[in-house]
Amino acid sequence: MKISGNTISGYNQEVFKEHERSLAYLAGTIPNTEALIRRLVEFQVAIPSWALGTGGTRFARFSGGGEPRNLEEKIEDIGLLHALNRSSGAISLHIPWDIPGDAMAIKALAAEHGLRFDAMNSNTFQDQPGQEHSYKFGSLQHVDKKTRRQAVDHNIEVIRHGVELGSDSLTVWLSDGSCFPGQLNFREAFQNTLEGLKEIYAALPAHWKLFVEYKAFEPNFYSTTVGDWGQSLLYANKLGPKAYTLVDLGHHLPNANIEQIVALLLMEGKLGGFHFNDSKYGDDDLTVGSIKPYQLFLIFNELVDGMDTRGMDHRRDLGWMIDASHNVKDPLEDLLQSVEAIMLSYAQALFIDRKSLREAQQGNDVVSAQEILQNAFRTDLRPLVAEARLRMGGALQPLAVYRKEKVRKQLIGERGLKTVATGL
Ligand SMILES: [Mn+2]
Repeated sequence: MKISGNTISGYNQEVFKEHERSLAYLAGTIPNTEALIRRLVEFQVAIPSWALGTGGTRFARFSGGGEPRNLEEKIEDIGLLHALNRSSGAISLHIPWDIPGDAMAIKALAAEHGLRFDAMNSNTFQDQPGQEHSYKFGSLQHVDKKTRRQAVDHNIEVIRHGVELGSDSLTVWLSDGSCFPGQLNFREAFQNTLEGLKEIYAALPAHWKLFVEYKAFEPNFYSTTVGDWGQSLLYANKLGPKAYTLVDLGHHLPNANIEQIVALLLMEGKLGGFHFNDSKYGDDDLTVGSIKPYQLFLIFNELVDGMDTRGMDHRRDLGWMIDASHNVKDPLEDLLQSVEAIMLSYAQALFIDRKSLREAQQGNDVVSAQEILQNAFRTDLRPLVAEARLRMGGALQPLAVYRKEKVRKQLIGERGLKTVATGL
C-alpha cells in the first residue's frame, strides 16, 4: 500500500494552526531556527530490512500480522515510513535473508519510493540450508581453514550483491568467540579473523567502506573476538583507510561511556557507522530514545562536535542506521518513534551553544557546562523536526496519520495475518 501526498497534506491541514503557533513561539525564543530546520531536512536514517517484522526472543515470537513476505514488501514498508517522515530514505539489506532476485527491478522499486541502498550486512552467525561447513565454533576465527574460506567467500558475495544495488559499504558483525575458558586461543582467533578481514577488504570496490562492528557478549558468553571498540579499532587500523569501526549502542557492557568512545573514534578518523537502538540491560534492541534519551543526546553532542571539527558532512560521512528488534510493538510504529528520537537528539545537539560550552570547559566551570547541555536537552525542539518533515512533504504527525489510515489493518488485509518476514 501507499499513502499519497494528498492524504498526508489533508491530515497536515487539521493540525497546521497548532503547529504554526508552536513553531512561531520557538522561532521567537531561540536563534537560528531556519539553519536548524535546513540541517534536519537533509538528514536521513537507514532502516534495516530485518526490523520490519516482529522479532522474537529465544523463548517465543508473537507475530503481529501483515509482515512483509519478501524483499519487495520490505521496500514497500520503508517507502511508507519515508512517505510519512521523509527521513527514512535508505534501506540496509541482510544477505542471505534479502538476496535480490532481479537487482535492476529491486533498484527501480526502491527508487520509486525514494530509497537508496545503505550498508550491506553479511551473515556468518547462523548456518544456511545446504551449507558445507558449520559456524557453530565461529566463522572467520575458525580453526578449520575451509570454514574460514567459506565465510570470506560469503562476504565477497555480499559485496557483489551490494555493487549491483548501488550500495557502498559492508558491515561485518561476527558472533565469533567462545563460551568457556580454554575453548579458544585468543591470539590465533584474532589472527585468523584478521586474515579473513584482509581478504574481504581486498575485494572492496575503490569507493567502498568496510565497517567492523563489535559486541561485548552474546551469542558467546566468555569471549568475543571483536568484543569492544578497541578490538574493532585494532582491526580497522591494520586493514587500512577503507576500514572503520561501527558503533551499535546496544553492544556495550552496562554503563559504558559511549559518547566518549564516539569522540575518540571520530578524533582518529575511524568512526564509520552507527546502529541506533536503546537498552536497559544488554543488547535489548528497544526503541531508540525509549530508555536513555539523555545518553542519546550526549552521543549526538559528540557526533556533531567531532564531525564539525573534522569538517565532515553530517549526511554522508557516517552510515546512520537503526538496528532494533520489535517484540511487542508494531514494527512500523516503533520505527517511526525511533527516527523521531534520532531527529530530535540531532536537533538538540545542533542547538548546543558550543562557544559558551568551550568557555565553560576552559574555565573549569562545571556548573555552566552542565547548564548549557541541559538547556539544549530540555528545550522542546519537536516543532522544528515537524517543520522539516512538512517542508519535505511528510506528515506533521506521522504516527497519528499511520493510525488514522489504519495501515497495519490494511497490510494484514493485503498480506494476511500469519506472515513471517524472511530472516525472522
Ligand atoms: Mn548492529
